[in-house]
Amino acid sequence: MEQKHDVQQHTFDIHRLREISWKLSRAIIQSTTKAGSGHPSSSLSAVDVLTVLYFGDVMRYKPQEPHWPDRDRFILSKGHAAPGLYVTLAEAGYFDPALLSTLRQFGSPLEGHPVYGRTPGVEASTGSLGQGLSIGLGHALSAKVDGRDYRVYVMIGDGESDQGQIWEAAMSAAKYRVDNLTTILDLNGYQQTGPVSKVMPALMPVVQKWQAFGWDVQEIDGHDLAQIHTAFRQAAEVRGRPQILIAHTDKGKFLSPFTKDEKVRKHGVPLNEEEAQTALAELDDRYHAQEGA
Ligand SMILES: Cc1ncc(C[n+]2csc(CCOP(=O)(O)OP(=O)(O)O)c2C)c(N)n1
Ligand SMILES: [Mg+2]
Repeated sequence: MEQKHDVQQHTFDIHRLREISWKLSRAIIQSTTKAGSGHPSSSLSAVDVLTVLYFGDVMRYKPQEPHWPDRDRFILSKGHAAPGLYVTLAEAGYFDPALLSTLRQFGSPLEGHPVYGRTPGVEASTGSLGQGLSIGLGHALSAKVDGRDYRVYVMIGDGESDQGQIWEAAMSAAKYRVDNLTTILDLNGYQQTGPVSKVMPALMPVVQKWQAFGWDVQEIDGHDLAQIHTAFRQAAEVRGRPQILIAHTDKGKFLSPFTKDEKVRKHGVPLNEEEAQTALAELDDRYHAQEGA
């Protein structure tokens, strides 16, 4: 028998989104510090895009029915940002937020990298970089074959873009004119072993590269909630071409423990207790200043 659950309804409310982003950013720091491992900075660079996707009237989903066939799909191809995905899914209602404190513990459904079938709302097992865009393309093509109107969103990293499979998927998506696929490139300028400009300088010019691959390209500030929202809206209007949002972000969301000098050393390193307190206080101050409270 068909289950009846409501589609998640969100209107675009900038104050609510700021509050959610603040809450999710806090939870990323808290859960990784508690776990003593994980990738807080990679999660923080993604958190504002995730906030708008799930709570800004962009994605259509039913948390009570994670396999609803008409749901929009989100695939976190840069799977090491799993803490960012988990805090988002918990806030969306896929599972109890109390689980966040079990991140990376033996037996917890919240593993270091997302595992399909293990955590409600996770659409693909990722973490081996480079694969998520191909998986997303498969979903997008399935929608066409099945005559369904769902959209597919995939987030990739700039370091992840070293992987050849990203560009195979890019070519194929353009070939098949897959217009229900929107990719977000989290362009934070850093990867595991150094700045992207040193490790793989040929990623630039990245806008022209994706244009040359036949994609609709928008360049945005990946921490500006209103801009992210407008960009997703525009992407959904594009016909006959996949779309990519090149999102300029900061790996660590401008929090002082993730200074430029620390960006590489702190890849995949949680904040210690003291640093976490500093980061949380900064997030609180920033939120209250923004909202004039
Ligand atoms: C195939 C593969 N190679 C190497 C790694 C190890 N690794 C994990 S994160 C990472 C850097 C990714 O950088 P980026 O995509 O820029 O993500 P960011 O952390 O900056 O968001 C690397 C190389 C991996 N997970 N998979
Ligand atoms: Mg990066």
